[in-house]
Amino acid sequence: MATRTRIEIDPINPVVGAVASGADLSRSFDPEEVATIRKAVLTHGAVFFRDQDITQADTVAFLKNFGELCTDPFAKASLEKVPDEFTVHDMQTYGNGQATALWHMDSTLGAEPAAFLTLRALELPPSGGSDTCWGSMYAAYETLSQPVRDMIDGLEAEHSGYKTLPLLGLGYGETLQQDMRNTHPVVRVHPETGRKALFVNELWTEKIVGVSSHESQSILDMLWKHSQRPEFTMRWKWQVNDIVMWDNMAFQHYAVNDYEGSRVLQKGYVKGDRPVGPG
Ligand SMILES: O=C(O)CCC(=O)C(=O)O
Ligand SMILES: [Fe+2]
Repeated sequence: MATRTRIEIDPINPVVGAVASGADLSRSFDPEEVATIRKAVLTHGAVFFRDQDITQADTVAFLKNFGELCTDPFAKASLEKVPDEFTVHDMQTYGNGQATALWHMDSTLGAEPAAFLTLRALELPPSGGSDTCWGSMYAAYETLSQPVRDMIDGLEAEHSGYKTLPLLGLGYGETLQQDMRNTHPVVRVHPETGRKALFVNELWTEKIVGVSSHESQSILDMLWKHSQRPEFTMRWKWQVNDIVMWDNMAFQHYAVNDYEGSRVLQKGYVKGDRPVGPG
């Protein structure tokens, strides 16, 4: 019997990112391999696999190892069972540049934002550039002072598409699957690791609940500025057929909008839970 190559995980820096080698995403994984990948994603936040010349169906099968599939809440997909072509779909990214060049977690305007996401590079721009960055919201939370952590542990924030959907060229009413204004804890207790992560982002978070608009904006500006420090982040230079899987519950990302021309990424989604705070 042929022995399989062991999956090796090499961290990119101490708080975010790892490169996985020895994994071929076109074949099925045994439970031990799935556990290795899941643990790596939970630990390092974003795990990159190179040279994955795979089909959309391969990505769908890979994602199903990690949970039920879903799609973006503002995609024109059915609220019922989401077909595979919506859950893993090709995405021209050039037109999204204004929205995704802000640090964010995906779909936090929804009640149950995606738990895990994948992106695979299908086509990269001839101009070069177009890197994507990831940042640890565990590291961001854990480096705040104790008095600030104590204050934000009890806060909630409203997330909506009011500023984002226009940046994506989408109207509010016609594209959303359901009413998309949701309140989430400012600090999320990760459902699997139990660690606390900062859970506000510059793309979707509208305001802190129960404080004045001036206080809300000041608190959010402070948290965003802090969470975006380079020490909590990494930057990935794409090659065609790189695929990343990341933990959207405790890591944010940012698409560097420095390119021109066509760039196509294939995106996939694993459904998440309703975020829970420390209280
Ligand atoms: O274009 C990228 O690199 C990432 C885009 C993004 O943020 C997203 O699709 O959610
Ligand atoms: Fe995103």
